Amino acid sequence: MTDHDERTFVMVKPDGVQRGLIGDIVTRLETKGLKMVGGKFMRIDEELAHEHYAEHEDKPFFDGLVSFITSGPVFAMVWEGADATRQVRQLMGATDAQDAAPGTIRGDYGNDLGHNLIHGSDHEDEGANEREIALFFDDDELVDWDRDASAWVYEDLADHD
Ligand code: IDP
Ligand code: MG
Repeated sequence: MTDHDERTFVMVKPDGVQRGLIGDIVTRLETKGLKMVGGKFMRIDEELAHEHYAEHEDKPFFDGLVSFITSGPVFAMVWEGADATRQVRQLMGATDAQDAAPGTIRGDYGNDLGHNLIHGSDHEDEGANEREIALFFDDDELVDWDRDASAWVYEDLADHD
């Protein structure tokens, strides 16, 4: 039986919010069959930005990254589904939107390395999804619910023989 309850952290970055792309980005994840279990429209402060991007602290682009991510509101989310972390990364596309394949979120909407619209937990960094979820959400902000469509997304949940 496939595990359908992997959770991952996703965020529409300030450029995506300013460009009115929250809805389109949410739609991409919903139509893939993933299930939203948390969402928060918020402004990231300096301290949270430093924690969230701690792995990039020593990179030359770090200060610019912090100033970008705190420059306007973001839409932070938690999504659930089979292989959710890697599935979201595939939908996002390559980090540099100029290299991201058409059909991906960054490939279709972006044209820049820094302004690349969406963050998703790194599936190659063990536990990054859980760490990032805990950084942005309290347990009681996450909603357990059954998505009826899941039975039509995952064959092993179906009623038919
Ligand atoms: P990811 O968002 O695809 O996981 P990371 O390597 O984790 O990519 O980098 C985090 C974010 O930092 C990227 O999404 C991008 O906005 C920004 N970034 C990464 N590399 C550079 C760079 O070389 N110059 C400027 N910004 C960068
Ligand atoms: Mg990353």
